Amino acid sequence: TQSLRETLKEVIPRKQEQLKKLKLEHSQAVVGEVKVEHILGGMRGLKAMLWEASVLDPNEGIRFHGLSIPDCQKVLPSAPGGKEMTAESMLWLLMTGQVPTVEQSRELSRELAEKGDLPAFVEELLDSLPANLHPMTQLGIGVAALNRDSKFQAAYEKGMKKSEYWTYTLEDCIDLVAKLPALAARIYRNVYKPGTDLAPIDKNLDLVGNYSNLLGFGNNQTLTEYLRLYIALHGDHEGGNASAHTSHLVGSTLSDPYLSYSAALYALAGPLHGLANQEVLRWQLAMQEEIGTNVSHDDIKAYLWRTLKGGQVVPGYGHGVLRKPDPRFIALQEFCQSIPELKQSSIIQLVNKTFEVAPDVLKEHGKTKNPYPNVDATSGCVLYHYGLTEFKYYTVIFGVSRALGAVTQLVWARALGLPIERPKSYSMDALEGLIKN
Ligand code: AMX
Repeated sequence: TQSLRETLKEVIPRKQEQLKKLKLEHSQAVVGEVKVEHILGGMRGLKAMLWEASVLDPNEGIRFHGLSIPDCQKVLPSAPGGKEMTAESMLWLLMTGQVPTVEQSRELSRELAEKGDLPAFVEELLDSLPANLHPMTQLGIGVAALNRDSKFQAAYEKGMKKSEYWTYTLEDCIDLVAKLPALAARIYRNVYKPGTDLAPIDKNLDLVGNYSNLLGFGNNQTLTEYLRLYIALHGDHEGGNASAHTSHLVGSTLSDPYLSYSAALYALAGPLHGLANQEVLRWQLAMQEEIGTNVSHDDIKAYLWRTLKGGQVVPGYGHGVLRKPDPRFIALQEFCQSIPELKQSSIIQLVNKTFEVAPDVLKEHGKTKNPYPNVDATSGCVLYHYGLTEFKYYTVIFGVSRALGAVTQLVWARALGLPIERPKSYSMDALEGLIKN
């Protein structure tokens, strides 16, 4: 059976050829135009990046190498005894464009488990951080510190060939993904369960199985399966979103994967991006407290209007690209509906009811281009239901997941020899000058 490295060695030359051909034959082809609205509007919709693993359609949602979320749920291998796709199956698909066999996916699980322990100095560093430092800040610190052992950086210092960049990048990326559960779980333990023991990494478990175990939820199979689905689904969302783009930008300077992904985590930590899942739960719980559990659609409508009239955004709704309900939201909702206990949960019912009302309210409000829920509208509620109630921690789970797509592109960017990013900027005066001419 072919390993991930062997598969990539086969796939990469084909992609390198494709890039060569694109450059040679189509360098001057026009695929869009740059308007002032792009420059003033956060570059929304501007076609300006190469990103191999996934493409986001405004109506259909994300496709990973052409596979939709339901496709992935059908074909990607699950963990022993489970049904949901594993993080390593998704990582394999993102990296290679191929669906791994069960054996390939299990082998990758084993390699990740074998590499999962943290260096002692990183453990000590994390243990020295104050418990009131946001868990996302801690995660970024931990990931950056792992770069002491960067194989890419060490080889770069020795003077490796450009053609070898991707191989060392890949080794760092695998090491990084492998260590994320121990890193993220140690932060959880330090902040919320000080003094308790952390389970050792089980070499026979998949990445998320170990993560769940380390968090202290290993006995809860439903939550573990939910985490598998959640982490696979959040793995990649094409390249322009703030965290993926940050990792790509920093990586383009040949900073190693640890520094690149650490930077990405701080983009994910913003309330308009990854922090939204923490905000959603805070907002839904405040709604529950204010109007009770047995709420009517009219109650929710009034609450939504209070949020909007207070000048706030409705967290979990809207998107920079999507124009329909997020298929990741749908997949997580379907998971909830398939488990009787979750179906009965008051917080999950409230999320559902909000979904029945919010799009019309947001349409009437008339500002957002997308009045539908994104994945964060529901992602925290299952965690909350099963006792993972510390919602400041939720973005960390997103951070464990988003690494899958970010590291994939780092490998591809080095394999394809992509240059340092350096778009052109203008002052308003200079822009006015451009418009006049
Ligand atoms: N509630 C209220 N107003 C909203 C809104 C929402 N959920 N979503 C967008 N708007 C407003 C914007 O603030 C903007 O107002 P302005 O003209 O006064 O500045 C206007 O609608 C137009 O925005 P847009 O083009 O529809 O969205 P965008 O591409 O600028 O921003 C996003 C996208 C996600 C930041 C925005 O929809 C938002 O703030 N949503 C709530 C936060 C959230 O759920 N973030 C998670 C996104 C997914 C993720 O990264 N995890």
